[in-house]
Amino acid sequence: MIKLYSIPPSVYSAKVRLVLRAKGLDFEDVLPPGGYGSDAYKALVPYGTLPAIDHDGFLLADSEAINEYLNELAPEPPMWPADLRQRAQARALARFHDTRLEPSLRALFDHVDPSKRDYDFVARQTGVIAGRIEQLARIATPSPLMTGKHLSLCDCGYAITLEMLSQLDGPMKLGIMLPEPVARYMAALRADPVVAAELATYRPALAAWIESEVSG
Ligand SMILES: N[C@@H](CCC(=O)N[C@@H](CS)C(=O)NCC(=O)O)C(=O)O
Repeated sequence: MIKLYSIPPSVYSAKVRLVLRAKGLDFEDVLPPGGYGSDAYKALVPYGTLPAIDHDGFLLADSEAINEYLNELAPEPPMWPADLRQRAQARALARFHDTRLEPSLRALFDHVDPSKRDYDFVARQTGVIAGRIEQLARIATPSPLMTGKHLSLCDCGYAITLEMLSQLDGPMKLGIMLPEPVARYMAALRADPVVAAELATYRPALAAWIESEVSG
């Protein structure tokens, strides 16, 4: 049994849960001891970030490292392309999510509560996010998922972050229009059974977090 240290609205925890589900691995979600950001959690997981896993006493942080570990632990179904160069390109797309797209959205989190919102910052940051999405449309060629018909490791972050963007759009009035290829990619992600199963529980958790922020 794998313990997944997570909290319900955590983007990167949902990204890992997609791989746990795709591989059919037994896991349980566990709240960080002492709460999010606590010293007790940092004593256990020095990175202090969510998610982390505890697999029979082996502790590992960072969603991408965890997903690579799970993909090797349970090789079926394979979640990287067999071809060396396609795999390298897929890894680059996974990194674009973690280092470029998701952080541009995360910058809005302190502004979801309207009483704390800096509207000029949100307007500027909306432009940054839209730029990242346009960049994604240029660097990726989903068909219909990033590496073909099957969910791969590099889809997992996008499946969650595009959902986050869609849910923040209403309350924050971002008005970001997805370019057609990215909209088609998002529809293909939502149609994937593993993504659909995760979103069935992740969406309400995200909605509850946004509602708690919006209502102060
Ligand atoms: N690169 C890390 C980022 C994880 C991350 O930022 N997690 C958030 C929760 S979704 C977090 O722990 N934030 C608190 C912090 O960075 O101290 C990963 O992929 O696991």
